[in-house]
Amino acid sequence: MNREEALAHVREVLPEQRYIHTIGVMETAKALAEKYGENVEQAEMAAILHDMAKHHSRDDMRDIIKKEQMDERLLLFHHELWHAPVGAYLAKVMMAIESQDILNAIRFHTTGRAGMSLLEKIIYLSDFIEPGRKFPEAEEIRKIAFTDLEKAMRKTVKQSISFLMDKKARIFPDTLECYNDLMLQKEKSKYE
Ligand code: DGI
Ligand code: FE
Ligand code: FE
Repeated sequence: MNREEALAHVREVLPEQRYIHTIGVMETAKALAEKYGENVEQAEMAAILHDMAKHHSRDDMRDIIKKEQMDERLLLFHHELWHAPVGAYLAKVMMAIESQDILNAIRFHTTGRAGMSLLEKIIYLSDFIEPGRKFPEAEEIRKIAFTDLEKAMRKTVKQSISFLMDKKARIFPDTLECYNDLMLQKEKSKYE
């Protein structure tokens, strides 16, 4: 599966606005990969496929989560979370993606998790700051992402948790573990 084939696939399965978002994530991920020394092809591939399951039906996603014995807690949380692990599954079986790092970047792009790789962070952040995201927090974090990746991660996770709390939504454990891990890394870095 090369870049062009992956792009052709998502162009077919995603509505135009989601495709434009995907291109924005791809360009942002490429720029961040260049900045932080990540493999650009891997970053682009993860970005192209990150939302590939976004328009799958809820029933279809629920079936895949059960059949593939994914984290059962997902089914107790908002269905918006499902497209990330289901996307990783589809990237593996339909698009023949073998890199576990790319698959994890897709799987954890919505919640984050503790112990994220550089590629996972690049995709998580690119999703939040791509040029189509116009809210003030995205503008602010867009600048920080290119100077301090960890600080941009902390701000993005904090923003996501605040957003969910304002809506009185429940917060998926991976999101909270991501926040705790980023804070722990920051505390540790003080003593280095
Ligand atoms: O797929 P995108 O729209 O590009 O972005 P995304 O994959 O970050 O999905 C964002 C949606 O997921 C948004 O509606 C908020 C929701 N979400 C993210 N984390 C959580 C969550 N919803 C719940 N209930 N709990 C979470 O921890
Ligand atoms: Fe998404
Ligand atoms: Fe996205």
